[in-house]
Amino acid sequence: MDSPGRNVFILSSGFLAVIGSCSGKKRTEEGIQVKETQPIEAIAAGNNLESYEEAYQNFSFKDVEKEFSWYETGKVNAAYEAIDRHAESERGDHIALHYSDSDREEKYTFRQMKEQSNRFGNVLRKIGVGKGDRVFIFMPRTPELYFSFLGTLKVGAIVGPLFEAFMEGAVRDRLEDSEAVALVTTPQLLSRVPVKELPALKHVILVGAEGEQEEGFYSFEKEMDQVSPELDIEWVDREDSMIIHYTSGSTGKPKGVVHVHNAMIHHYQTGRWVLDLKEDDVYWCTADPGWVTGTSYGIFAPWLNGVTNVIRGGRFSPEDWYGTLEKYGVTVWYSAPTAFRMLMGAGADIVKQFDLSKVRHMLSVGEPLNPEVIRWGMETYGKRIHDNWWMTETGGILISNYPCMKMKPGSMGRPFPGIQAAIIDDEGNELPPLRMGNLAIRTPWPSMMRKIWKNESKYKEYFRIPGWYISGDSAYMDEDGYFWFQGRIDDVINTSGERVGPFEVESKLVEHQAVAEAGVIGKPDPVRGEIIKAFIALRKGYEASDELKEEIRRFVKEGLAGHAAPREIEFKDKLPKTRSGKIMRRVLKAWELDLPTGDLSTMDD
Ligand code: 6R9
Repeated sequence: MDSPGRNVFILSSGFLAVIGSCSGKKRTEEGIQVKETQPIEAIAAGNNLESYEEAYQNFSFKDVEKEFSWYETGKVNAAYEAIDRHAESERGDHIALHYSDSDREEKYTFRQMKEQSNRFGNVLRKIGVGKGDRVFIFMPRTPELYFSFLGTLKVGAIVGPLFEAFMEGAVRDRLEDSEAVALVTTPQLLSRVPVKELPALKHVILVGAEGEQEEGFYSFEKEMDQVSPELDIEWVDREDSMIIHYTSGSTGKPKGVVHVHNAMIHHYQTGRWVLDLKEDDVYWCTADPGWVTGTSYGIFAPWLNGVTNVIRGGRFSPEDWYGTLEKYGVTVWYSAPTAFRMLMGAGADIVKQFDLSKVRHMLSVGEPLNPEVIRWGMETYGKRIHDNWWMTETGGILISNYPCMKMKPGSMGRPFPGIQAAIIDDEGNELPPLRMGNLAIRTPWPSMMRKIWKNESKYKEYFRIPGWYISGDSAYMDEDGYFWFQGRIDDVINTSGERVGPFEVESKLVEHQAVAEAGVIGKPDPVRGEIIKAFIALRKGYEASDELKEEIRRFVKEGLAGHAAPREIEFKDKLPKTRSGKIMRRVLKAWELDLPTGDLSTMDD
């Protein structure tokens, strides 16, 4: 837990104040700065969870299973439960998907979603893709993405969604590691897929392609037209793999976090109680399916609950987002701190130009939600923004604020009923309230990851203390059982809610001909939470210059991903390293933030 540079950030009047590092050592009696915030009262009426305490005492995930059709047969398929179950009920004509971007505006009922995803399932079957195969989807958020996603699950294959923003290096790493056999993408994005270097990749299905295709390439539209809208679903075991999300750690390449069909129980129930979804809701989750929030809560939770899901393509702008809320009469809105901070930055006046009166419930995930933002939200929208905490690996929300709960701004809330969260030390001892330590969860829970693709040792690291999942976050719990986020224990950077592994960026940087060594850290930023800062030692013969900085930045942007490119670069003659040659990121961070560097005994002089 000795990790300088773990800071508590407070956003006050738009400026960031770093109020000191929390190294886990005793500082006050209990070693932490406990934040005092003015609690916000519970919302009394109209939510699915009437009493948090009562539910926490009585609830069991076992009871939820009985609500699904497979409870009797044991045969499951999450896509069936999300779509077909409603399509075949009196909700068949209910709108499942409202899609729009600058060119398109479409809507699909549950019945139509069933047909479209059936068709895609048939397309896969026809080319011989089925149970256990990895099918990746690399394309912008359009209805075709959702048809492909669901159709993949329907034939029992494992779906792997990728951010549209990924460049060749990031795409290659993921397709290579997962040995994906099929890819759904667009002709525009295809240039970033090194198909010839991926021997496992047999089929590329192109959305919006014109003309004849080479062998192994298919036109999505043509294929979809030729197959039946009826499909015999592949019934799988609830423990069979369903989805693979690549996410970053502090070392090594991104790891493939695998979730199973059973996760739907968690998605469904957190959808009811945390998202507070009810039959007539119009729900909008702003996350892309390349991020776990965009699948667990952008696909499963809303559709398992049978509600109308809004998907808006294109880029963020305050006008566009408020316009989307107004146009569809969104009632439940799930987004991220960076977005709320940008909306705050855009000011309150613009809010008045839109009718946001339908919005009933707002939520945020991905990084710490500043009390300032919550206060601004109360003033501006007249609504509480409910923070909640979870990770790619946890598959679903574990700690949250509920409408029926008093909310303490700055706290992530309290554990979901059925979930036991604790703060433990490195030996696995549970710590009392107000002590900082490892945020850990009692294993298992329905949406817990079941493996890291082809990397059992990485998987085991999370469970190194028997009975616990170790999140990698540090936190403390207050006397009322609310959890307060303190920081990451590793070096993982959280920029605009996206997890970036410093190692991945460093590896790309040293591929550049001018770069000898690189160390990458997250630097606090008032809007993005953190930005990526790279310290670089140049090779002999290269001169530091602004042009070179720009060139290096572009190199990462084009080779890896835009969000992984360092916003700041600083050239150094030498980087601090351990005797074994590891770059000491914590020293770089301490330099950057003017903090004590801590123990330097392992540093090479
Ligand atoms: C869903 C998601 C997980 C990491 C997590 C933590 C940070 C997420 C947070 C939060 C403070 C919250 N994080 N929610 N930090 N308050 N409410 O974000 O998954 O991309 O895997 O990131 O994000 O550090 O460990 P993922």
